[in-house]
Amino acid sequence: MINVIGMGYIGLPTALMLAAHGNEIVGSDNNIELIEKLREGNIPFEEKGIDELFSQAIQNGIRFSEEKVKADVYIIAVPTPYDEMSKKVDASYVERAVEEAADIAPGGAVLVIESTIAPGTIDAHIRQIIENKHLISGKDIHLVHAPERIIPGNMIYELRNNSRTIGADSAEIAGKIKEIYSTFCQGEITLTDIRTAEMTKVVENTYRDINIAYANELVKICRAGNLNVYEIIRIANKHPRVNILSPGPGVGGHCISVDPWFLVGDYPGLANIILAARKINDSMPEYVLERIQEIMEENQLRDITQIGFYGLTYKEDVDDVRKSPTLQLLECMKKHLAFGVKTYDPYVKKDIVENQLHDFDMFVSSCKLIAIMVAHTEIKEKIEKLRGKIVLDTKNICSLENTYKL
Ligand code: SAJ
Repeated sequence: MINVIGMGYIGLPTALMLAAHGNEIVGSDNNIELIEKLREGNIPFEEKGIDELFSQAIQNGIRFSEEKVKADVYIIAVPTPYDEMSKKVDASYVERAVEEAADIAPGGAVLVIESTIAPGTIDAHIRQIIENKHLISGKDIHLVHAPERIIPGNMIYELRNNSRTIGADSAEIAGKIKEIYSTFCQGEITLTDIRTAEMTKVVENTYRDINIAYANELVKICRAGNLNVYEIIRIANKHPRVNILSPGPGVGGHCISVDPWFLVGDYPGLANIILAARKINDSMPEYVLERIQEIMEENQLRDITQIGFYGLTYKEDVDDVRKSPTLQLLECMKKHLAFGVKTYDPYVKKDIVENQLHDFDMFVSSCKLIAIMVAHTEIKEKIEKLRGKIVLDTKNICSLENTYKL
């Protein structure tokens, strides 16, 4: 029996996938409302293919519980919130989950931590929790780090097909956990030690952050040099060993904009490119604002209420708004006492900011200048409706007249 703890973006699809492939699963979460919803068959977020997977898991007997249950294996996928000021991750949810699981786990149980943690967390904090309970880590309780790699928007496919890493104290335990993940994961599963697995995860996300920062820095350089950055990237990418990513209004989400800070925090003075990349990506929402100001001046537009931001989520075709560039930009406007801009996002049904419209046509008709912040499929399909507007296209998807680029 496997108890998956945390029914969020990672824990729920993982639990469903495991159940759909014949594992006996209980999905637990402290949030009773969420558990009730799951029991009623309501999935809390949108994700391609999740409905079918949910039905299969239910057929195979997955259960949901607000309590953790006695199990041979626990998979912990709870949030690791991040403090904007200290740039440190709060591992307290992981620590609590470990503590509670250790209290009920039978001897020899395995605790698999999937949540992203700062490298070194398991040795520095988690083992102590086990030992404080007079349990021996590696005998009474085995610790494993198996970080996830799935990308929101394509999670189900990636759960099945991505390769993954399992870090454990012994080959035996690593092999045991590999067997479980192999029930659904068709990618290569690499076994290693815990510290290497922790570091690898953070290194992967940092790599992407640095590469996005390069594209964003090129935007600024090309603008200063009056060059077309998109054309330059397109041509450069024809080189067999060059793959420049896409510039954009910033880097959001809970992973790529967070994990590099662990390295900056732990290795100050050494993590130089990493810190520079973070700063470049964090500067992009403000850069978008500067572009808007220039465009307003050029078009003698003064009424801020005629400006609209399309897209509130952190990227296309997901409903997740965590650290979204648009929200960062709106925060920045607030600081300058600039209120009244309009926003719209087809995936964000609740009001999360002021002047958020919920009808695409109404949004478009009430704005003179529209900044495309997220390349949702919707806007790509309806791009013609922006004809006649002034557009700031931060995602390079619009070729209408009066379109400005980053
Ligand atoms: N972005 C760009 N330009 C690009 C690519 C992305 O500006 O060329 C922006 C996006 O718009 C978004 C942000 O970067 O704001 C991050 O988006 P993403 O799609 O690159 O990544 P996430 O945060 O959704 O998921 C990442 C993935 N990590 C890597 O690709 C290395 C995923 O595999 C991880 O599982 C996930 O982080 C995680 O949970 O760690």
